[in-house]
Amino acid sequence: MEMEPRDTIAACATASGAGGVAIVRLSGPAALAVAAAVTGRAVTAWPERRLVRVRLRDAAGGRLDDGLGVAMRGPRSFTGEDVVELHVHGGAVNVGAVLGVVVAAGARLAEPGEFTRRALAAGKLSVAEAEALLAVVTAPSTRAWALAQQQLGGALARAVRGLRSRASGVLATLDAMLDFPDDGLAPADRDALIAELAAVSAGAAALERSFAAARALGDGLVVALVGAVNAGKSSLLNALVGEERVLVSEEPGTTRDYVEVRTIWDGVAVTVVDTAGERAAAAGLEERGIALGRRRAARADVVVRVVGPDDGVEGGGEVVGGEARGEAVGDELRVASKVDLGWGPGPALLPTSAVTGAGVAELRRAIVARVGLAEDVEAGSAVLLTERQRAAAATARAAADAGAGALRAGRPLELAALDVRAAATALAALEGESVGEEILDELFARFCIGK
Ligand SMILES: Nc1nc2c(ncn2[C@@H]2O[C@H](COP(=O)(O)OP(=O)(O)O)[C@@H](O)[C@H]2O)c(=O)[nH]1
Ligand SMILES: [Mg+2]
Repeated sequence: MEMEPRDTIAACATASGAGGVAIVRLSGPAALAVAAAVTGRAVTAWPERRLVRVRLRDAAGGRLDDGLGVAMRGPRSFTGEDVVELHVHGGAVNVGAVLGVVVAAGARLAEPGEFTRRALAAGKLSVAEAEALLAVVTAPSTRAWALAQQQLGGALARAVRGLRSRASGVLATLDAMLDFPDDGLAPADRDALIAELAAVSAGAAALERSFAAARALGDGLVVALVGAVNAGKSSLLNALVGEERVLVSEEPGTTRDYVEVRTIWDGVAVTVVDTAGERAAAAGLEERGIALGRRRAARADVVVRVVGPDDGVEGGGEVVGGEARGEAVGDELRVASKVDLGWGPGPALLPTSAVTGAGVAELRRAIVARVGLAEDVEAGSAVLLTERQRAAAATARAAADAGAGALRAGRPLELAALDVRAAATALAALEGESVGEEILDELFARFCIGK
C-alpha cells in the first residue's frame, strides 16, 4: 500500500448529459473538508454513510444547487480514502458549476479510472477485478455484461486460486525433495506431480480458450459478407438483420464501398458488414470501394462468402466458388444464396434464400458458433477478459508443461522447480499481482473519468 500523501480528486461519477440526478464524487484526505466548504455543513456534521440534505454555495455564498450528500470515511470506502458523494441535479452545465466550486475548495479533477486505481492501491480490489469492472461498465450486450459480472463476482479469482494452490503444492513437494536429496523421488510421487502439473496446464489452457469468446462478446462480433457482384450479399444482410438496411439491385455494383449494420443476436452484439462485390473488370471508384471492403473484411471475426447461382458453377451443379477463382477460402464460412431459384449448390455450402428466409437462422447460429459463443456460458464459469490475462495464462500453461516435461525426462528437480515457480508467478500475475505501472496506466486509460 502506498503511504505518500495524496491530493483529493473529484469527478462526476454518472454519465454526462441531461439527467435528473448526477453524482459528483470526491476522494482523498480533504474530501470532507471540501464538502464542508461547498455546503457549509461542518466536517463533524457529516454522519457516516447516511444521506443528508445539502445546499451548495458558490464562492460568494450565493445559491448554486441543492441535493443530497453522503460521506464514507476511509478505509471503509471504495477507494479506501475518505469519500463524499454529492447527489446534485443533472445536466452538464450544472455539474460543471458544482465541479468548479469543488475544485476552488481544494480538490483536483480526477484522471480517467483514478478512483478505481486508488481502490487498487488500497488493496480493495485486484487488477483482474478492475478489468472485470471495466468490462461491466462498457458491456455492449447482455451476455457480455453477464460474463463480466461473473468475473467481478469472483469466478476468475476462484479458478486461478485453484490452479495456484495446485502449482504451490507441487512446488512445496519439490522444495522438500531438494532439501533432502537422499530420499529421491519415487516413481509414484513423480507421476502424481506430473498429473498435478497437467491439471494446471489444462486449467490454464481452458482459460486461454475462453478469451476468444469473451473478446468477441465484449467488443462485439464483426461479420463481413464477401463475394462476387450480384451474389446476393446485400439481400442476405437485410435478411440477417431482419430489416431493409442496405440497397439491393439487379444492377451490379450497387454497394460502392461497405456498409455496417449493428444488431444483437441472442444477447451478442454483432456488426454485419456488407462489402462491394468483387469483379475482375472493376476500375476507378469501384476498385477503390472493393479494396476498402477487403480491408474491412480482413479485420472481421467471421467472413461469410456468399456464392450465387452465377458464381463458379461447374457441370453437375457443383459449386467451386472461391477456390475456382483462386481466392483464399481458409476460415471463411461459405453460403449459397438464392436457393429459392432451384439451383443445386454442393454440400459444402450452407443453403440460404433472402426471399424465403431459408437458412438465415442457421447462418446466424453458424456465425456465432464460429467464435465459440454457441453454448451459453455456464453460470459461474471463469473467463479471461483481457489480452493481458490471456498472455499470463499462456505463460502459466507453457511453464507447467515444461515442468512436467522436466520431471518426465528425469532432469534435475531444480529445473522442474524453476518451471513450476514460473507457472505460479504467471498465475499470480493473471490475477494482477506485481503488475507493472505501465500496464496499469494502459488499463486505467480505458476507464472513463469518474470511475
Ligand atoms: N430469387 C432471389 N433473388 C435474390 C436473392 N437475393 C438476392 N436476389 C437478387 O439478386 C440481385 C442482387 O442482389 P444483391 O443483394 O444486391 O446482391 P449483392 O450485389 O451481392 O449485394 C437482386 O436483383 C436481388 O433481388 C434471393 O435469395 N432469391
Ligand atoms: Mg450489394
